Parts: sequence; structure tokens; C-alpha cells
Amino acid sequence: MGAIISLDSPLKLLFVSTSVGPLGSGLGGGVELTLHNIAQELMSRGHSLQILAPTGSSLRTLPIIEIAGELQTTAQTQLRTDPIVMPGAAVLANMWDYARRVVPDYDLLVNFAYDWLPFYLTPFFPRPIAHLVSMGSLTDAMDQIIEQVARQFPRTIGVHSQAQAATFSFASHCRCLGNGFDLSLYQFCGEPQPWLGWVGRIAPEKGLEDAIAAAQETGMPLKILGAMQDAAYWQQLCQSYPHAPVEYLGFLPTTELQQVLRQCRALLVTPRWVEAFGNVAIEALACGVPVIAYRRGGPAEIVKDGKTGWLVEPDSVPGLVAAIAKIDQIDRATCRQQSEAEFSQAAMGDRMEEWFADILGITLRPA
Ligand code: HBI
Repeated sequence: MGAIISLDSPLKLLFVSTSVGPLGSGLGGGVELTLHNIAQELMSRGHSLQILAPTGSSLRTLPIIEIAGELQTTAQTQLRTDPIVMPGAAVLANMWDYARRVVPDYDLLVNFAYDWLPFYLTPFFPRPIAHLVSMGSLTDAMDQIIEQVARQFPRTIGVHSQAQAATFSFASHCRCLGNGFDLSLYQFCGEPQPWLGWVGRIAPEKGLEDAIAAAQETGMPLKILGAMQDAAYWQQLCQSYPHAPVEYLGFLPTTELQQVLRQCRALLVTPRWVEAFGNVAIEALACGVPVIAYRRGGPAEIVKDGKTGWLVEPDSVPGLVAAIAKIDQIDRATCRQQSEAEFSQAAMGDRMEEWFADILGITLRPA
């Protein structure tokens, strides 16, 4: 292991971003907010940090080095047995070639991409790479390469929830990090409007059709927010539910998003897949908005059933409707309190520093 250095001396960190869209576009899904919050918190603690990300990326004042190239195909659209796909002039390859050239200037790299290449390259790099895996098991090729790194470089695989880890055969080698949010950006709302919210990439794995069906059944309007990832899927929903009381408000940055989200009676979280975490559930709780979620994946570890929302049998629209009918039983202040207790940016910053110290074999700053 490297020299023993105390965490008193700030770390020099290189973040390598997701490869499916520029940071700030929403196409990177939860990873964009995760990367931003971790970067902001670690910089506030004195660590120095650079971020490699696709051209067109911008995230407030964060130090981004934009790298050109073709975006990667999103992993969740692939079949389990699909081979690894690398477009020509891939931004992923260009980001990691840049990383190779500058790596001597850094103590640690952090990979945010759910892609084969960074895992394959790990043994070739002269510095440790912490991999923050942002989704559950999707393809055999990714499972194999992540497992290979998990075994060869123990403690370097980070995940967001136990449910996400459990989708991998190497769950015991995964470090559960949860997530963290700048809660000062989310304003508590005690007097909601009579409408429901749904937030996420507009894509089949998010199960938006169930939220629309529940809105139609209850007659309660549904505000839909998120990046339009799959327009054909959205068109299909509009044709299937022509009279549902829904409104699509597009992808809004955090401060605008929470302006809408905070007024909702409840957020509906309807994942078809094992959602790794469920950032949007925390964002809702931070505004005092109860969460009605399928008992599946990360959100099921976040919502305290009957306290900060309701957990519903997966894929059950009647279950959503029944939960909506009893949403007034949830105290909105309790929702905000849970976000502060478990999901603050500072708590996540502690978990990230502990993770890095573990990988680097260094001592944590004295308590
Ligand atoms: N697909 N190939 C690939 N690479 C990623 O980094 C990636 C992805 N799909 C979705 C995604 N990242 C993020 O939206 C989620 O991890 C949150």
C-alpha cells in the first residue's frame, strides 16, 4: 500500500464523470447530482479536485475539464448478454486517456461511469481508483469486470444501497455509501397543493405509466419532471392515457425542481428495476413531501413505512391509489427531519473520506 499520509493533508482527487451525457443535462440521471454534491462537500473540506466530463458539461462553479467524444450507449437499454459497445472516438476512452496522462498529479481517482473501460483499466493505473457504482446488476460483462476489480482491489467498489449491492454476486465486497444532499437548497413546505409529483428520467425502467394510471384513478393532478430520455416511450404514454390529469414540466435544475416538488401532497416512486438509491425520494423528504414508493430497491430502504411515506407492493397501481388515500396520515415535518438525520451532505462527506482513507491506507483526521 502507498505511503501512510494523514488525511490532515488535503487529498488531490480526480473525478471521472458518467459517459452518457454532459453534466447538467439530466441525461446522467442521479449521478449528476451525486457527483456535484460529493465534489462540493469535499472541496469545502479543503481537498483539491478536478472533474473530467463530456463537452458541454457545467455544474455551477465546479472545476470541470471538458473532454470531447461520442457518448456511451446507456447501460440500462442493453440486454444482459450484450457485448461491450465502444463507439469510435468515445468520450469514455478520451476521458481515461486524459486521466492516464495527468494521474501522477493526483492521490486518488473516483470513477462515476457505469462502463466497462474504467474497471478494465484499473490495474494499469499507478494510483487507486474508487469506483462509485451507480446502478444495480444490468449485464454479464459489467458484472464480471466489476467483480474482477472488487476481488483484485478490495474496498474500492462503492454502492448507494444494500438492495443495489444485493443485485451483484459480490455484494459482500461492496461498500454502502448512501447519498448526501445540500439540504439548504430544499425549502420545507407544510401546506401542499392538491397534486402529486413524479421525478426521474422519462424512460421505461422508471415505470411512469403506473403513476399516470394512479393520477387518472384518483383524479389528483400529477406533475412530471425529468430529462426526456425516451421520447417514443413518452408518446406511447400520452396515447395510452389521453385524459389523465398530468403535466410534463421538463428537466429542472435543483432549485427550480424543489420549487415544484415541495408543493406536492406526495411523490410517487414507481421503479420497474432495482433503483440503486432514489435521490428524488430524499429530495422530496427534504421538502417535507411524503414518498409513496414501490417496495423495491433503494427507495424501500429510504422510506419509513407509515412515518415518512408508504411502501407499496411493486407494480401495483391499486396499491398506489390506496396509499394516496391515506397520505394525510404522514407528518411532513417528520419527512424533513429524516433527510437531515440520514442524508445530509456532511454525513455523505464523512462516508466518502472514510472510504478514501480505507482505500489509501491512511489515518482519518483526529476526531
Ligand atoms: N450507462 N453506459 C452507461 N454509463 C453510465 O455512466 C450510465 C449509464 N446509464 C445511466 C447512468 N449512467 C446514470 O443515469 C445512472 O447511473 C443514474
